[in-house]
Amino acid sequence: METQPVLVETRGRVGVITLNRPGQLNALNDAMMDALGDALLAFDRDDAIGAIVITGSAKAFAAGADIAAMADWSYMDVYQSDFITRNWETMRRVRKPVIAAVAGFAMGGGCELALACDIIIAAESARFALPEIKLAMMPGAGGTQRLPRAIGKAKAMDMCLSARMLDANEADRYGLVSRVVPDGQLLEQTLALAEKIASYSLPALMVIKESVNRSWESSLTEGILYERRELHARFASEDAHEGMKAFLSKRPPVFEHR
Ligand code: CO8
Repeated sequence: METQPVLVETRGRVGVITLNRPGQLNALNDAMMDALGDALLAFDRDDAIGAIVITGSAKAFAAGADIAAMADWSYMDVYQSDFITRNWETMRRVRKPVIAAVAGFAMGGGCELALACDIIIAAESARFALPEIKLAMMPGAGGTQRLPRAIGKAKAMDMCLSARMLDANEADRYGLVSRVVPDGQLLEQTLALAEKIASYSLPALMVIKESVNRSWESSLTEGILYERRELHARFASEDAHEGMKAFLSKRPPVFEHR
């Protein structure tokens, strides 16, 4: 029987996607990226889901793009198939919060996949690197763009040019990850976070995600203007009125995700 490249399950309002090529340390090939994209879009469309978790195994979140698949490709192969853009960029279409739960290796494309998520939670075993230079390749799934935005140019250059690997605590200090948790508690703690996030008003979560992402892509003036317009639009939200009234009535809010 053929193994599924990703496993999909639902935990309450959280969609969980597990990368599943253990024999290849979850090396990311087209079948896996297609399946990941399909799973992400299905959860994004599902009204019962408020947040999404992507995880791997205890040994590897993902050890990079699949080197065996890429080794014989020509320029025309990757240009015509629109390699990376065709399926990796699906991540950018997801409007709900996506959390990467990383244990073990997050290398090359695996590190880039984590960087494309909204929050990264690292187990103590997590290791982050962009080692493409060792192959005379380069980070090509957003790594040269997202890493410097996440940790600054000096440290990003160091990682990209020397293949330096960060452990979980370094990644935490540099701002690459938002929290480090003990090995063995990664999924439990990530799910607790995801469930908490998913309990909030979904449209509010989506506009906050969109607004924070804007800060990466615009000037401060444009970003503030965008944020202000989104804030004004919050007053059209039933949940926002419910949230404020519930606070004033000293009762828990009941969000209808509208
Ligand atoms: N691709 C294909 N197979 C892989 C990959 C990979 N990236 N990583 C590991 N594997 C396979 C190994 O070949 C091995 O298979 P087999 O058992 O059949 O020999 C199996 O997984 C287990 O790996 P190891 O025996 O090497 O396990 P170790 O614990 O000794 O080492 C490492 C773990 C350090 C993670 C090591 O496997 C390694 O260095 N892997 C490659 C890491 C790497 O270079 N990643 C970057 C890949 S290139 C990339 O991601 C970007 C390309 C250009 C841009 C495109 C955007 C994605």
